[in-house]
Amino acid sequence: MDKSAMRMLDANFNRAREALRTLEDYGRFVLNDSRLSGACKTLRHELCARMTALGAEAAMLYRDTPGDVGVTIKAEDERHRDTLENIVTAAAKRLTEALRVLEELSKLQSDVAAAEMEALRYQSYTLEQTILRQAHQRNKMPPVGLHVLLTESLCRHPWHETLLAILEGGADVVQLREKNLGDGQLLMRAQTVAAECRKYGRLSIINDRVDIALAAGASGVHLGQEDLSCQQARKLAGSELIIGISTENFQQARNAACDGASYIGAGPMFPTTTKEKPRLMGPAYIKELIQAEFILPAVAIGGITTENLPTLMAAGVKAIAVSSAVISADDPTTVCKHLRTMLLGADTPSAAGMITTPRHGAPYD
Ligand code: TZP
Ligand code: MG
Repeated sequence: MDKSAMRMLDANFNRAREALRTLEDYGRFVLNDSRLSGACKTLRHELCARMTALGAEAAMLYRDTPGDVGVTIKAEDERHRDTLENIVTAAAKRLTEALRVLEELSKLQSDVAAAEMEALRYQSYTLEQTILRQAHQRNKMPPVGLHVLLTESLCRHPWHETLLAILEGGADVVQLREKNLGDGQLLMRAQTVAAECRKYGRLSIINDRVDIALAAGASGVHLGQEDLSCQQARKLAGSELIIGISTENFQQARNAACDGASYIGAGPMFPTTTKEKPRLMGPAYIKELIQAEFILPAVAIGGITTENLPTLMAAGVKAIAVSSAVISADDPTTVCKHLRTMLLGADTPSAAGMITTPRHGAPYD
C-alpha cells in the first residue's frame, strides 16, 4: 500500500475503533447489557487483529493530522446531538462506513483480507440493528405512571363512562383488555379508546392484538408470553408502535428488550381474580429488575390497590397497572387520583411528561 492508502487505513481504523468504543459504552452504561457490550468488545479485538495483519502500526507512521485537509471540514449538525440515541446512531453509521473503507483498502492486499473485513462489516450491521432497536424503544413509555386496564365485564359503570372517569382521574395509559368481543366490535371499541386517550394526551394500548392496535391508531399493543412474539409484532408494526410484554422473570424481560419491546409488565404482584390461572410472582421479581437498573420501564401488575401500593413503592416501583381496584370501584376517578398521588405526588399527568422528545438534526456525520 502506498502512503495515501496507509493514511486512509489509519484514519478508518481509528474511526471504526472509536465508534465501537461508543457503542460498547452505551451497551455497558446505558443499556446495562453485558452481552451487547461484550459483542462490541469482541468485534473491536477482531478488528485490531485484522488491522495488525494489514500493517496498521506502520500506517500510523504516515499520520499527519496538522496537514490533514479534512480536519476543518465540518457538517452543520456534527457538533450537536440532542440525545444519547442520536450519538449512538451516528457511531453505528460511522462504524459500518469505516469498515467498508477498510474492506476496500484490504483488496489492495489480498482477497482473503478483504473477505475477512467483509465478515466484520456484516457483524457490525447486526450489532447496529440490535443496539439501535433497543435505543429507539428506550424512551417510548414513560417510566413512571398509572396504567388502567379497561374490561367491560369488570366495570361498575358503563364502559365508556368508566373510560372517561379514569381519564379524568389522571390515568397515564389506558389498556383495553377484552377477550370476548368479535373483531368488528373490538376494533370499534379500540378506536374509541384511542380517540378519547388522544383528546386527553394519554397513551392507549390494546391487549393481545397488534392488528387491532394498528387499525385503531392506538399508541401500542400489550402481549403476553403466549401471544404473538415481540419480534413478530415488531415485524408487523414497525418501530413506532409501543409494544409491552408481560414477563414473569428476568430472562423473559431481557428477551423482550432484545426483541424490541418498549416496556415490560411484571407480575402478578399480588393475588388477582382478573387474570385466569395467575402464577403469583410477588414484589421480589420487580425488585430484581429495579436493582439491576433494567433498561426498559417495568410496570408492576396484579392485585394492586391503594392498600398494598406502599409495599411496591418501598421496593422502588414507579409504574403500576391496575384493573379491578379502579374500574370496579364506585368512583374510578377518585381511586385513580389516589393511586396517582401516592405514586407521583400529583394526580394529573403533565402533558409534557407523556410526549417523547422530538429528535432534531440528522444523527449522522
Ligand atoms: N396480568 C397479570 S395480573 C393481571 C394481568 C392482566 C390482572 C390485573 O388486574 P387486577 O384486577 O389489577 O389484579
Ligand atoms: Mg395476552
